Amino acid sequence: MVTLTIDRKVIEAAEGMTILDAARSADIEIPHLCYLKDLNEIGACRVCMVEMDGASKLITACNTIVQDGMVIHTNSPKVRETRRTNVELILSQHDCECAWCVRSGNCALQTLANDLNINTLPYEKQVKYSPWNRFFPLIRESNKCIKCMRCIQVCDKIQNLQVWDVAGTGSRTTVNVSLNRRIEEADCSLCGQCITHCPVGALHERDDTQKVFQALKDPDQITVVQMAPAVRAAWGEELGLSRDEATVERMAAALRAIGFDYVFDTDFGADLTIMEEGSELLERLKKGDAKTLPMFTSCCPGWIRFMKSQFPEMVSHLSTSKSPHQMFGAVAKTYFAQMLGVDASRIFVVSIMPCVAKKSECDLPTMDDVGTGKDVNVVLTTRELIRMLRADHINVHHLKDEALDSPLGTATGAGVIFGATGGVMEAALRSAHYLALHENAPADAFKAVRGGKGWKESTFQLGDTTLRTAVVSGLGNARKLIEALKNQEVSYDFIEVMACPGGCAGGGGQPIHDGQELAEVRSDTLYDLDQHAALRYSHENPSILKLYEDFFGEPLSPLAEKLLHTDHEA
Ligand code: HC0
Ligand code: SF4
Repeated sequence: MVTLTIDRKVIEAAEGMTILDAARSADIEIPHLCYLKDLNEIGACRVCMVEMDGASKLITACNTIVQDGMVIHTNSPKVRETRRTNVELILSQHDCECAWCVRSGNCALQTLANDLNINTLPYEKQVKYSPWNRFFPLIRESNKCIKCMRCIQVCDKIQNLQVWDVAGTGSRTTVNVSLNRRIEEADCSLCGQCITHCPVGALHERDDTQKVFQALKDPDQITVVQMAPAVRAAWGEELGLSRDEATVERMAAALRAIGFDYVFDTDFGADLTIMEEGSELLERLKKGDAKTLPMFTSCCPGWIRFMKSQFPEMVSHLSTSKSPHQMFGAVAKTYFAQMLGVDASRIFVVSIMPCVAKKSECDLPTMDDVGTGKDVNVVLTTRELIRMLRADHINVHHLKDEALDSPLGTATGAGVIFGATGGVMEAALRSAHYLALHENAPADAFKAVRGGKGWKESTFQLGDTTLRTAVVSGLGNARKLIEALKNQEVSYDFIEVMACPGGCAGGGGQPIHDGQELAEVRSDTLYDLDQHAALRYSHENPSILKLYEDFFGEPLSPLAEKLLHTDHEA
């Protein structure tokens, strides 16, 4: 331990700690902007400057290690003046158009400028605009970038994709797509992690809310909305609802208040995915073809984009099962349209997802198996849902819980846990056990696959078959796993990959809490819902059983292959 003084407080701090963390441990908050623990500790913004007795110049608190006897002042006149100047200089390169910025009210720079009581700028504005494809699902506003480098770091260190880099020199230094590429050429997975790690509004998803408002007012359209597993664990965060208040049933009431005709659940699609993917796994294991084993899950479009661009030779290992929300779209426009007795073209499917990549997934030409143009019409992120609720002035605090619609709103706990890393694997194992042995294992028998560790291995026995599984989240971990597989350092039968650290709970479309990672807390909510669910096995979902009885026949039937599977190489 070392002893130091910060703002006249004597503090004991662990060796190796930064001044910023030591101060925080004593409830002294040092303002900062670019800093992200373990990810971006480069002191680029110079906002966390502090004064140290005996030093000739100010030092950065985020990356200076504590030493015995240090005396630090976090609010001396010199610190205050320098911090203010540094923030003013940052503001002079930022467009400051808060009124129509998606991050207004949730922007670290706006908060800092307000806290420092900055109301005029003594510097000439030097805002740089560069063109961007506004149809791409990920949008960069160069005029808002403050060059904090967080996007570069998260993409390099966590996702290992190097989409972003520093460009230009001197006063023209900026951040842009690396290697002078356009974003469409950069092999971006669209995981959206750069968005959730951006402290300002320089990165955001394409806003598709107007397309949905348009459909809602069209009397010829029957609007069907589905919500992803992980959305239910996060939608209340920006609306002032506690975790207990932000129920899925209250979200159903909110979606009806917006005007949707039918409120359904992607968890239904997740249960359906398990039936198809579990059956597919058993078939592949029976065949034992090295071209398709180990089998990788295919529900995360960020991961699919990564696999296609980084390891195209491995694409045959992906499960052909579509992601749950795309299965849902195809079922809504066939089975459900038939139930209503309407033409598929009248069904408008909206998916509320914690995900940016799903905006591109629903646009793939292969995701039009019903022939209406798109099986899922629009994907909105959790953040866009919140924007729609705000635009309609819906006070969610006054809403009462409402049941979801039937039959595509009926789901099991196995479907709910899809939203956490390891959840798809656990749900699949619950049903693979039943499909292989015609009896259930206890629902928690496979919980060893849970947990936020980036790469987790487990082995299970399904009768005579030993199943070696791995679960990874974060694309850097996925790359390491594939390289280890290729070098024959590891060997598995079934692998779940989610692009976002912690899975969809930590998805790139979720509400943003600057500097905080909430994937684990949200996952706990999902596991809790599963624990208390009346049904916990996908193969026991009565609506899924009826769907097979009345429509598909059985998993992997020709109709199921047509509507529920895809060719990733097409
Ligand atoms: Fe996910 Fe999904 S669990 S990818 O993470 O499989 O987005 O939540 O909706 O489709 O169900 C995201 C979350 C989903 C899908 C499901 C899967
Ligand atoms: Fe989207 Fe989930 Fe994949 Fe992230 S982990 S890219 S949120 S599907």
